[in-house]
Amino acid sequence: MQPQLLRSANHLRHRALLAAHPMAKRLLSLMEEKRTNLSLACDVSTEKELLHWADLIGPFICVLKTHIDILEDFTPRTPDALKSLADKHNFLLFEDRKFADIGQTVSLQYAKGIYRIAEWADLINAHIIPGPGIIEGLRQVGGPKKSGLLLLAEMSSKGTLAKGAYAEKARRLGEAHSDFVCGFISQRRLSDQPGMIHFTPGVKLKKGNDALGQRYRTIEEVLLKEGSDIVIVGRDILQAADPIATAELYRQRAWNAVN
Ligand code: S5P
Repeated sequence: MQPQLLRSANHLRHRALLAAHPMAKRLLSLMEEKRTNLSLACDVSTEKELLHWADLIGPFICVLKTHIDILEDFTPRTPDALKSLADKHNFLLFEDRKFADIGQTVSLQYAKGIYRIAEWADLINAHIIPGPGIIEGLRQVGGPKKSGLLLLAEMSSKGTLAKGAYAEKARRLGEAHSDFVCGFISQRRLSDQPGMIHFTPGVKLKKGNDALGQRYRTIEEVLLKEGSDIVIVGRDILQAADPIATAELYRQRAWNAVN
């Protein structure tokens, strides 16, 4: 398959047909329908802010990425409110929990505790450091719900150990578990399987760094040069003078980069 064709709007439709994973099908179809490959990283600490941003930026995104444990006022009703905004604006919920323990423990962390992530998150992610047991543990809980797992293959931060041979291991593990794994968090395209969706964080309109090791590249670098599918953007939208206009600018630039 030619990489450029693989990423055009027609090919999103084609990939949705080819993808075996129901969540990959759903995401590829909604990207094509909404004409967006933008995900918002909504790192805020109150429910009010989270719901405000989900409603405001919802029309421009395919995926809302949460760190639910940052909320200071989480209640069991928070996921219901999030889910109704996801329905209203047609986006998926991705809880960026970065599971990293043995299978038995992650299955409990995913299903239980106060957040009950399995009940509301369409997508979750995990480090591969424990080996394939982590995928099995999460699959026991998320598989029957048709949720999807993204493997962290590469990270955006300076000095990361997740790169090179490690990323290649992640690709192989993901492809070998494609009934539950539907993509990667990576800095570039790793897999040519049509149902494997690549999410890339560390994106800003201008290249740069933050004060704590985050590294930023541009939309075009990530999507065109590196062949990723979705850009994850947080502070560049949340802290913009005009967040709606900035989100629409991101949506347009990211969509036009590959269409
Ligand atoms: O390698 C990574 C993986 C992730 S999921 N680097 C990241 O920055 N992330 C997440 O993306 C991080 O947890 C944060 O929620 C978001 C980036 O936010 P920003 O404000 O730097 O755009």
